Amino acid sequence: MSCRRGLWVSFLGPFGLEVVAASSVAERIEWLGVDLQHGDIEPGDVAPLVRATRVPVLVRLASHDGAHLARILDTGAAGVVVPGVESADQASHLVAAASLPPRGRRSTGLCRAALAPSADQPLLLAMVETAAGLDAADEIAAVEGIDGLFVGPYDLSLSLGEPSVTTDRMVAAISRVGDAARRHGRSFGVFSGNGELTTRLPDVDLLGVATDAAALQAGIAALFAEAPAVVGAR
Ligand code: 3PY
Ligand code: MG
Repeated sequence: MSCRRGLWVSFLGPFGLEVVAASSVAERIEWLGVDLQHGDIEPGDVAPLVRATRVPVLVRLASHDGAHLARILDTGAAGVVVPGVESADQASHLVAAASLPPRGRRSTGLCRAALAPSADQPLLLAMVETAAGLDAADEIAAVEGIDGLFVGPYDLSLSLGEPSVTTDRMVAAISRVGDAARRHGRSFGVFSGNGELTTRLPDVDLLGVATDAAALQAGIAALFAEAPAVVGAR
């Protein structure tokens, strides 16, 4: 898979996604990461966001709860990104929650995903973002049904006691996760949000380029930096 660039969404609603889709660089945004762990989006907001966009939506869950995971897959999202996975046991529990029998115990029922069934199975991506997760990256990737590893460098840097996401030790740790994913034929993703980190990353399949909040702040900062302080003063 070539690198696909994504926008991390923490507060935009359906109209906000339409505004994004009308931007001059819309074709560069190849997936959306809708964040239920942090930010202002609630589980009930997910289906309207999935409806409002043409690009695949990966939803970052709030927890490992199986019922929460299954409800989000019911929206027809392209996949889920599960925070803080630290062992093969946790990964197996997630696979069971995400898969219909016989592999798992996900139930079927009337839901948006059932109305428009897709040929593609939803993706299950395990986030590696702690020292324990880093040590277990290989065993997590080995679990059948885990489609990829996705690094959260900000939590990982806290867990490793690193002062920033761009230190040599961080780049080495992220590469280690990528190697584990590749060894087991899984996808590899990283949320970056940092230009310097992006240039130092190994090959990734999914790159979280920026958040909606950072994009809004950057846009406002750029536009207001150019605006004259006093307009039309007499
Ligand atoms: C992290 O960097 O910890 C993240 O969860 C990014 O979304
Ligand atoms: Mg995190």
